[in-house]
Formats: sequence, structure tokens, C-alpha cells
Amino acid sequence: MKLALVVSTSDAAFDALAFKGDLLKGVEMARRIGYDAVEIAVRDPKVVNVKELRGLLDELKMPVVAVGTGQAYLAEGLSITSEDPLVRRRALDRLKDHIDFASIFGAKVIVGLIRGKREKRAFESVLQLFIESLNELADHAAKKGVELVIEPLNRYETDFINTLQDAKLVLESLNRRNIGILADTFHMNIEEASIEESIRNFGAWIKHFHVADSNRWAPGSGHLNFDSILKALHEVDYAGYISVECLPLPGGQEEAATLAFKTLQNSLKKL
Ligand code: LER
Ligand code: MN
Repeated sequence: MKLALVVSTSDAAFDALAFKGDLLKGVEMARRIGYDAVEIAVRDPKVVNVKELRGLLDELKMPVVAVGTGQAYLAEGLSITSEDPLVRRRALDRLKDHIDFASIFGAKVIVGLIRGKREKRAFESVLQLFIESLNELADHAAKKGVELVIEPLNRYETDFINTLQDAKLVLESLNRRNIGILADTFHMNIEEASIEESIRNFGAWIKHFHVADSNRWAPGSGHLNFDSILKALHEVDYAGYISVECLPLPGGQEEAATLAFKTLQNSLKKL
């Protein structure tokens, strides 16, 4: 298992100085600490200067393991289960742009908040829209050699797919090889009865993994047991990346990323 760091950037076009500055600083920091790769969030790949980004990452020899897409939902309200066909189409087209973008880096594409919310709608009708959308995206992703990962999120962020079991049911009815689950310890700590048991039960579906401690601070600052979490991942032969996605706490970005790295390395050594 290799370690990656989610590099946070301001939501701006790639050519905006703030985005480039944040990204460069984050990737350099990840490399300095010892991380093997980074994960980035991109609201709209069309505003990213891909050639320049690629050059920057190649120079630093840091692969991108996954691309987050939630900003498109948060900033623009794009959702692939929207009842409005125009919004749904824009969300699907945006995710196809994310897939094309990810294919350049060999990264996975995260389906998190962009799946939208159920709100007052019947579960079955939202599920049907989700499945239709995912089938279309899986076709596009297969042509590009990209994998999609559905991330169960806690109840305070969405009311649609909160647990690994929820995600597994969707994946079973889809029966596509290039879609899996992104499990995140922060959400699992709220929604799963046992993080370790759920990893053991749904291990075959887990294709990406996010870590933060119980308080969403760096691993090592809350009450999650990363020795037993990584042991469970090891037992199900998880061979992907463990991406640190935590608040810049304690002590700011560098201190948090360093503590996370040390905590995880320490647990990995015990395997
Ligand atoms: C994204 O990976 C995530 O975990 C969500 O909580 C973002 O809102
Ligand atoms: Mn996450």
C-alpha cells in the first residue's frame, strides 16, 4: 500500500496564480514528506492547462492517483441524479471531461457529492437516474481506461448512499468492471457499525481509500485505530493507495500531513 496526499487548492482556473501556487506548494510538500503520489480536486477540467500541469507533476515525479469532482456540485449545483435533464446532462458532460482529464494521469475519478441528494424523492427513482448515469459514464471511462469510484458519504453531506453496503448494491446492479468503492474512514466512522468489519465485508469492491481521523484531523489525532484499519485492508489484499484527506490540523497543512504520514507508516510497518 502506497501513501498519497490530497492536495487542496483554491477553486480557480489553473491559470490563476492562486491555484498554481497552492498546487505546486502542496505537491512539493507531499514529496518532501515522503508521499508517493497526490490526489487533486478539479471543478472544471476545461479551465486547466493540462500540458502545464503535466509538466509540473512530471518534473516533481509525482503521480496523480485520483481526481475529486465535488466542487462541480458545490459551486455549480451539477448532479448526475438531478431531476432536471439539462442539469443532469451538464453534470454527465462535466464528468466525462473529468474522465478524459484523469486518463492523461492514469488517475481514478471520484463520484462523491456530484451524485446529488435524494431529498424528498423516492429512493427508487433517484437510484434509477444514478444507474443510468453511471452506465453512460462507465462506457466512456472504459474507452479511456479509467476507473470510477463511488464514495459513500456521511448523512450530513448527502442522504443518498451513506454506507459501503449502499454502494455495493448499486455496483451489483450495474455489473461494470470499471466502477468500485472509495471508502473514507471519516465517513465510515459515522455510518459503519465497524470500520474494520466493513473493510473485510466489502474489500473486494474497494478500489480507493481516504483516511482522516475521527475528528477529520490528521490520522494520529483522534480515536481511530489505524493499526487495525490497515490490517483489515491488508487482509483483503487491498493494493491501492491510501490517500490522506484531512483538515490542516493539528498545526496547519505541513504538520498535519507529516503526522498523518508518520502514523500510517508506523501502522504499515506492523503488518
Ligand atoms: C470527498 O472525498 C469527501 O470525503 C467529502 O466529504 C467531500 O465533501
Ligand atoms: Mn473522502
